[in-house]
Amino acid sequence: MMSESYNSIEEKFGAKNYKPLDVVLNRGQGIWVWDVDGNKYMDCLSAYSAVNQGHCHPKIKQALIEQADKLTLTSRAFRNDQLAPFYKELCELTNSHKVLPMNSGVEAVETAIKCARKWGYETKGVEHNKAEIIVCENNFHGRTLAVVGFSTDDNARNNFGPFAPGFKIIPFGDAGALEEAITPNSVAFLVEPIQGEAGVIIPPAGYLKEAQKICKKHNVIFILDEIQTGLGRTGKLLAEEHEGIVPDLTLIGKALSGGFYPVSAVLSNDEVLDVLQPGQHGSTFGGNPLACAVARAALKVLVEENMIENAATMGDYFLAELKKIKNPGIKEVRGRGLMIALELFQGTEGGARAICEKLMTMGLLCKETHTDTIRFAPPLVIKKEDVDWAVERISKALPG
Ligand code: IF1
Repeated sequence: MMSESYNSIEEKFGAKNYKPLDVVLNRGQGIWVWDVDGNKYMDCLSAYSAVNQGHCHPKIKQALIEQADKLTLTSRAFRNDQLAPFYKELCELTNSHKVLPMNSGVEAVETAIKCARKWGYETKGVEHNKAEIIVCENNFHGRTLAVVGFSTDDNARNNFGPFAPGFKIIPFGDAGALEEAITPNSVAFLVEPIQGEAGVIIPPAGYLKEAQKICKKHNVIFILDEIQTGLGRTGKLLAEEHEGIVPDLTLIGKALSGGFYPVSAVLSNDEVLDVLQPGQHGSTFGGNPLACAVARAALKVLVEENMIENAATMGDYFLAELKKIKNPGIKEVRGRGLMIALELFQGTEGGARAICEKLMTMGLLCKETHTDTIRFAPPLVIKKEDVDWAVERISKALPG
């Protein structure tokens, strides 16, 4: 079947909650993907950083196959032999005390919100049902009702109410605003180290460190959403390492499975996760043996194959090469590691979407965010010659 037939079937039978580029993929390897017509593309989105390890990594695939042959799901009513080593390896790698495994990223966010509130009532002594969680403007933490309820993106939020109360929104990157927003009812501050959907917005240096200090001072839990920035994307295992901070809760997902399977986790110090008692939180699939086996392999290859270091060096190189492009349409190029954005001046011919469409015809897949920003986030296994190949196309795809 040719790609057009897939498009029309999707349009006819599928919900219209996405507007994908019209490319129908059926194969992937490393940084490359192929469509049903046999065309080859460089993937500069990596499924929003879920395939940091590259498409169909052979060692993760092997772990999936071997585990699928043995045992896939037990539920948490019983123990399974993959959960304990997954906990131990993840805690050792991230210097965490405890882990709570879930599936999608937003489930990790919801888990953190539940823990923070419960901690607020039981440990901090906040009056019943008065807990407040502080979040930032232009945040993206997922799609559940609680989470879209504190989004500031009209498109993500409008007409899905009524929403859960208890969230307070402050500007991103402004530590003073955080301190001002804190009241005796504040239980947590939830923030992305770099805002992804907002357009790869990097806060001022020292912001996260200052935010953590303020949280400590006022006995507020600091929750870092590293679902997109974590697991090597920014050139460190976790983006928090750039500022040498240790949040109370760190949320990871996406690349925790290398793209094979939805796996997410809340990483915690002892105090906060310990508020949960049996029956108070869970998930049928969370912590299942298949997920744990896949995640163990995904973490192992990330470290053993030096993908994190490669993200740092290739990220610096990619950014430097993009900065060399002389084009009057470019407002700014920014990024950290392989989380990179190119922002156009408003009104640049067709905007970011048109450039993504043009790049697709040139064999490079990427995705716009809002109207003027294109992000580049290839798998962390990208090599120098691949970056050169991409930059050559990007410079040609820009208007003028
Ligand atoms: C979609 C964006 C990226 C996330 C952070 C939690 C989640 C995400 C920081 C939820 C998810 C995704 C979801 C995806 C698009 C995508 C995205 F453009 F919307 F913002 F990556 F940039 N925290 N981000 O980035 O994780 O529940 O989806 O596993 O289509 O909604 P999830």
